[in-house]
Amino acid sequence: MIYPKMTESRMRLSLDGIWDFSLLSDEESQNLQAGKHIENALSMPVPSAYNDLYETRAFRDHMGDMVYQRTVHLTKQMLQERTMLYFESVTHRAAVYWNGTLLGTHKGGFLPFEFELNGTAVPGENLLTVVVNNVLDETTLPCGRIETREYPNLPPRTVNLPNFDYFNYSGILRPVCIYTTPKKHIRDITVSGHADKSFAWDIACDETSDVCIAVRDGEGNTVFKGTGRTGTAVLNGAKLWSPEHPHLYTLEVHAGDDVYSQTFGFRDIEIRGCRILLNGEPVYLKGFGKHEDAPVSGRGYNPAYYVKDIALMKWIGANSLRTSHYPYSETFLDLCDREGILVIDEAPAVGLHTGFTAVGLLGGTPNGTWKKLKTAEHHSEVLRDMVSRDKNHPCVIAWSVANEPASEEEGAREYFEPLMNQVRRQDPQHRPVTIVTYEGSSPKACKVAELCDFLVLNRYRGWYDTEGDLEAAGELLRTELEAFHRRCPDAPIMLGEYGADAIAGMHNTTPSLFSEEYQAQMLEKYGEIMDSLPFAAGEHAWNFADFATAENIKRVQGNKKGVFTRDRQPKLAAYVLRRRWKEKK
Ligand code: GCB
Repeated sequence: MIYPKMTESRMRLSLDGIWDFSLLSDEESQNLQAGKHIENALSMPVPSAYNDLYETRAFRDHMGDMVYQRTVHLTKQMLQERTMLYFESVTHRAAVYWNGTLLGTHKGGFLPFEFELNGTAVPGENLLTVVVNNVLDETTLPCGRIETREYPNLPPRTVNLPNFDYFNYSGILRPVCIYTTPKKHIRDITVSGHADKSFAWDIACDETSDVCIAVRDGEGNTVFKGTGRTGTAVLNGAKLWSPEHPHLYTLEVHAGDDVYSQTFGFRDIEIRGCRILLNGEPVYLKGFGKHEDAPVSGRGYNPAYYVKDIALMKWIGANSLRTSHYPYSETFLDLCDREGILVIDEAPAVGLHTGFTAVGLLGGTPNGTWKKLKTAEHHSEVLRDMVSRDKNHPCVIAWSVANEPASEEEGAREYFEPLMNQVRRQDPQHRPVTIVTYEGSSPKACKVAELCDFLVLNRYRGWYDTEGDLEAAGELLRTELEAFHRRCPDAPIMLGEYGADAIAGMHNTTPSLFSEEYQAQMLEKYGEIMDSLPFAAGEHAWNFADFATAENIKRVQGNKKGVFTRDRQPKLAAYVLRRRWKEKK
C-alpha cells in the first residue's frame, strides 16, 4: 500500500468534512441498516476524535459502537479505473459499508487500510457508512480492561478502563479519501539511500509493466535515470540527510501506465560502541515523548499543531522524538523528513501489563501477563503494517516495538523475540529496534535488554518515588543506568521518559511537587546525571505538552508533565531545557 496522492495517472478525492454521526447502543448496533440514512444524526467533523465535540460524560465516555455516514458522488470516469477507499486511521475498529454492502473490517486504530470500490460503487450518489468501535481489551493494542461494577439501587455499570495513561480518543481520527490508479498499478515502493551515496529501489508492480525510474534533487533537477523493478546505483553528488541539512530526494517511478513519486534521503543510522551514529557521527538524542493531542479535536489529525510542535522543538533545541505510544499520522512523518527531526517510531503497543499501569491503579504486582494477554498475533500485524508504511522515511531512525510491557515477567523474552526478529527481517534499512521499559524492569529483573539494539528507559525517580528528594533521585538514576551499562556494555542507553507534573502558573520559592520550579529542577538534575555518564546516548523528556488522560486521582484534568501547556505555552522547564539543549552536542 502506498500513500494516496495525485499524480499524472492517479486521482485523489478527499472525503474530509462534516459527516453524519450517532453513538449506538448494543441494540441499535445490532439493528443498524447500513444501507439507510441514519436518523437524528449529529454533525461530526472528519477527521477528528468525536469525544470532545458534544457535552455530557455519557457522550464522551461512550463504550462500544458509533456510526459515521456520508454520501459520496462519483463520476463514470473514476470507476473505469481501479478505485480505492483509503482510511489513514480509524480508532480502534472499523466495519465499512458501501451502499449497504460490507466492504470489509479493520482492527487497530493508528494505521491505514483500504478497500476496492469497483463492483460495489456506482456513478452518481453512493452511501458510505462506517461503524467504529472503541472498546479495548486484552486482545487489542493498546490494551484495556472491561469491568462491570455493582452499586445499590442501580443496574450494573460496565466500564472500559485503559491500561495506559492517555485519553482513549476514538472515531475517524485521520483523513479519508478515494483514489484511483490504472488497473495495472504500483503496489509498493521501497527506496533507501545511504551515506556512501548509494541507493537501492524495489518496485512492487505487475510483472508485465516496464519500469523506469528517475531521481530528482531538492531543486527539481533530474540527477539520475534508470530502469528495472529493482536496482542499486550511486549518486556521486548526493547531499546527505541530517537534522542540520534535511536534504530530500524524489524517486519518480513509471510502471506501465502508472506514475508515482516517493521522497527519500541519503543517510545511515547505526550503533557502534554504545553510540548512535548518524552518517558515521555520534548523535545525542535531545527531545521528547509526545502525543497527538490537542483541545477539541483530541487525537484527531491536526496539521497546524504538527507544524507548531516542530517549530517549538526547534526553538527549544531538540533534535528528536518518540511517537509515544502509537504511529503518528503520515503528514507528521513527512514533516519530520522535511524539517530534520529524528524519530523513534513506536507501535501502538502500550498497556501490555496486567499488574501495572502508569497511574499505579493496578497495584504493581507481577501478574502472569504473558499467559493472560492475547495480543501476539495482532502485535505482529501492527508491526508489519507500521514498518511497511514508514520504511522509506529518512526521519525514522529506530523502531520501538512496545512501551512499558511486563518485561520483568516470565514469558517476556519468548513473546518479544519473534516480534523483534520480524521487524529486523522486514526493515530494508536495518534500523535499530528497541522495547521501552519501566522502573519495574530493573537491571536485574529485565528479561528483554539483550533483545534491544539500544536501551530506552523510562524513569520517574523524584516523582513516583523519592518525591521531593532530587539528590536521592539522581543517585538512584545513576546507579541504575550504570548497572544497565554493565549488563549491556555495547548498547547505547537513553532516557525515554523522565519528568514531573507541573500545573502551569503554580510557583514556589522552595520548589515542591506540582510547581513549575520543581519540574524545572528535576529536569535539570536528570541532565546533570546524563552529562556525567559517558555511555549516555540521549534524553527524551516526558512530555512535550500537557495531554488528556482518563480521569483518576493522580491526574489533574490530564497529565501535566508537559514542558509546554496543552495550548503550547512554555512552562519554566522549557527555558531550562532550552539552555541545556542549545549547548549540548
Ligand atoms: C509512563 C508512561 C506514560 C505516562 C507516564 C506518566 O511511564 O509510559 O504513558 O504518561 O509514565 O506520566 O506517568
